[in-house]
Amino acid sequence: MMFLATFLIQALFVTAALAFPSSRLGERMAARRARRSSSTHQSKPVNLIASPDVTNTSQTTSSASVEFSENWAGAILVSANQTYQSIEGTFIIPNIRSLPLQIGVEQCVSIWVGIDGDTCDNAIMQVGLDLCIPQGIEPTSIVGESQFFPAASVDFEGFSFSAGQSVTLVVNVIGDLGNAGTLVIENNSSGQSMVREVTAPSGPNLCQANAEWIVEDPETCSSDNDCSLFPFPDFTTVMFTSASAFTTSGGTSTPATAQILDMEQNGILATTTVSGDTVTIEFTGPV
Ligand SMILES: *[C@@H]1O[C@H](CO)[C@@H](O)[C@H](O)[C@H]1NC(C)=O
Ligand SMILES: *[C@@H]1O[C@H](CO)[C@@H](O)[C@H](O)[C@H]1NC(C)=O
Ligand SMILES: *[C@@H]1O[C@H](CO)[C@@H](O)[C@H](O)[C@H]1NC(C)=O
Ligand SMILES: CC(=O)N[C@H]1CO[C@H](CO)[C@@H](O)[C@@H]1O
Repeated sequence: MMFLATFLIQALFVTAALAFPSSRLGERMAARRARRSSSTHQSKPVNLIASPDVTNTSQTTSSASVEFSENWAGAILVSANQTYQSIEGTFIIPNIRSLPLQIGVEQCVSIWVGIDGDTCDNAIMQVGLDLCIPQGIEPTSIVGESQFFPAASVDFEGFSFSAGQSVTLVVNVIGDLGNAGTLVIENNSSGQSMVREVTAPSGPNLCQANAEWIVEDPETCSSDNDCSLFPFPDFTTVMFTSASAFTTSGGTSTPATAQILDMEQNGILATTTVSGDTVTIEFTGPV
């Protein structure tokens, strides 16, 4: 209901936006490209919250073992070092909406799969999509990106995704040093893949102790390296299907045994449920 109402309000503003002279639209798009090329959409390790500010408990996952984070929601497999070799998952790109309607305020959500960033928080290798509403109203920009934290994230240039499309994400560690990998975004409609080989930035290698399916509130950093989380938008439910992680010893794990993580941030909640090889992450508040 909330979602529909927001959409209707937004539709009015979209109409208004389209009435702007096209040069204004051009300026906005140019500004967005400039911001993106300075790589200011970053994933970072999970930031856990000991005492979440949850007033409506029916909005949270009904599991005693759920953990809360300010920036991640999803499912994380946690094991010893050198356990995970690769991870994959397929999802349908959701719609996002400004919440509340904040014209001129960029809002972003990242959807990705990756290795490390939880119990091993000195490195993360991940691939996924950044969904942003650069001006707080449509158009939404949906861009493929990858990151080997602590290095900056890098966009896949020249591909534009749309809500409703199915994509498959794959992260595969190459070798046994935890310092290289292959990252894939497969367009499930066309069968085409974007593939990127990455190596660790100078700094720690992967531990290969975590494998995760995540919806993240990414961080933006100014040129003087002052960083903060983006305002977080409402999103239609993200469901990772065919979610599997493969171990260095040749085994397969599903999220069924994963640690569940809900996001809590100034009363905004995203909650996670897991069933078999499916991870479902839902925006649950405020309502
Ligand atoms: C608590 O959350 C549930 C699920 O989103 C909702 O149906 C219910 O109305 C909420 N209750 C209050 C008091 O906000
Ligand atoms: C994915 O494939 C569909 C169907 O061929 C195409 O319309 C769409 O533009 C593709 N998306 C990307 C990001 O390449
Ligand atoms: C896992 O690997 C990291 C990085 O190599 C290391 O700092 C950490 O001590 C290891 N943890 C265990 C439990 O061996
Ligand atoms: C055409 C294509 O890429 N299809 C893939 C879509 O996603 C499923 C996983 O759910 C893959 O098994 C298909 O190969």
